[in-house]
Amino acid sequence: MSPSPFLSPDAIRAAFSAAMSAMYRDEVPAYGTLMALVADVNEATLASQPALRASLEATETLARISEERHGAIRLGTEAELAMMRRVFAVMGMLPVGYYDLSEAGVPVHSTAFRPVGETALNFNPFRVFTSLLRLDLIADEGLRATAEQTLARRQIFSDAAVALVDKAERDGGLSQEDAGLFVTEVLDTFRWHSEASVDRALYARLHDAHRLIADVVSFKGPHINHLTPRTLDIDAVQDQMPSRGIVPKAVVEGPPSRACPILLRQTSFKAVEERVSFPDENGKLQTGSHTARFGEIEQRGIALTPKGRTLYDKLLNQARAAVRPAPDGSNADAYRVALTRSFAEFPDDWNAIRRAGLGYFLYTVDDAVAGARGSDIESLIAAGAVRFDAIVYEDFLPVSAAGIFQSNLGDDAVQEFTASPNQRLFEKALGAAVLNEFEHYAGIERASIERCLAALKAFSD
Ligand code: OOG
Ligand code: NI
Repeated sequence: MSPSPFLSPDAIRAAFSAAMSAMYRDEVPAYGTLMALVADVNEATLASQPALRASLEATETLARISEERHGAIRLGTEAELAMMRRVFAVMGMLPVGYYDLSEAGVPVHSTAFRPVGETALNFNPFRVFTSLLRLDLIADEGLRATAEQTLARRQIFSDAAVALVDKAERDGGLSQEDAGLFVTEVLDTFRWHSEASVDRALYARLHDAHRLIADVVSFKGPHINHLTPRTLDIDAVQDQMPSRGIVPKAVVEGPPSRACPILLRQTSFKAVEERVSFPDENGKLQTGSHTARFGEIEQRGIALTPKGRTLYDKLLNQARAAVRPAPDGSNADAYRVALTRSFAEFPDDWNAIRRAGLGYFLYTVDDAVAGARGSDIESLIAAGAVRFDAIVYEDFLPVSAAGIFQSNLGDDAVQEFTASPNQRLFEKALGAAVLNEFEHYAGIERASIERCLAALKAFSD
């Protein structure tokens, strides 16, 4: 077989993620500071935990530990979302999950474009949480029409980017040279524009309707609004942010610190206020500001089953009902205590989590044990012939962790929107169905059990 003339989608994604990181560090200097802090904390954590270092060395590339895991954008129109799906497909990123953020008082619904499959995730896990603005949730009809017209006028993809996507779809990939051009052209879509595309009065009206509406409608493109490296010790980074001159949000979102990490813990520094110029009717520029962009960190644990997720949601709500974290951090310690107390009910032992059906696991044959046979996975585990490892959660928790959204929209007015889930409408705009994340993890688990049983049955024949 002759070698493929194309650069792999995984390699294109890795190049894109690296280019985006460099651009964002340049655009938001505080993000560069956060990256440096994350690298220092990760290094210190590895130095003090040799067992962790050894296990990461065996399973991952240590040099890449501190690289970005995700970013987020907000789109304005269905056409933008449909095109974005095609762009991400070139990089091996598929829509996984549906998130109705109106439940958290934010007028968007979303999916995550991400690599699917172990090889792709290991090569480069970069995901983009992608939201589509729900203009139908703007109550003022006049403002809604103006917002629609403003968005209809913008073109967020360059002609060259569109042509390269067409080419990739037609030919089945991009050459090394075309992939380089693709990264450059697509990166432009995510760039910050300090000149707004609306005047100050319209910006103010959009902002009054919801800060996020102003963030999407007022600009020429969907600037990347945060990037998120992985940290090996999220509590340490949270504690050390102030010493580097960056202001962390009040509390770490998600579950408490545990021996067996579950789902996703994340925190961020507060969005920075940036200078923006607004054109007036004579084309003269007026100065103002906009607050939207921040830096985040994440630490991931096991993917939970629907049963585990229900328990997680219950315990989180219970903790928040006991102590509602104040935006100024004044009750952060009390919240931490309430969270830990509430989660005492969630088993903190891998086998207990597994036996209670709370999490997804990958089962593999442990070759060291000879002679075990059978078709019952539990007895094979008991005999030591099959081992199990947690499947890492690769998705998001934006509704439970609405704190990330809220704290970066400003702590003051919490604007409320309520609406029913609208996944079908979202998928119609997207031009594809999203992958259901629970079914996906369940499928990985099921396949791993079948592989074990097939291997051990063959052995006994
Ligand atoms: C996306 C927020 C969701 C996360 O980590 O939960 C997200 C946004 O602010 O646009 O990135
Ligand atoms: Ni995020």
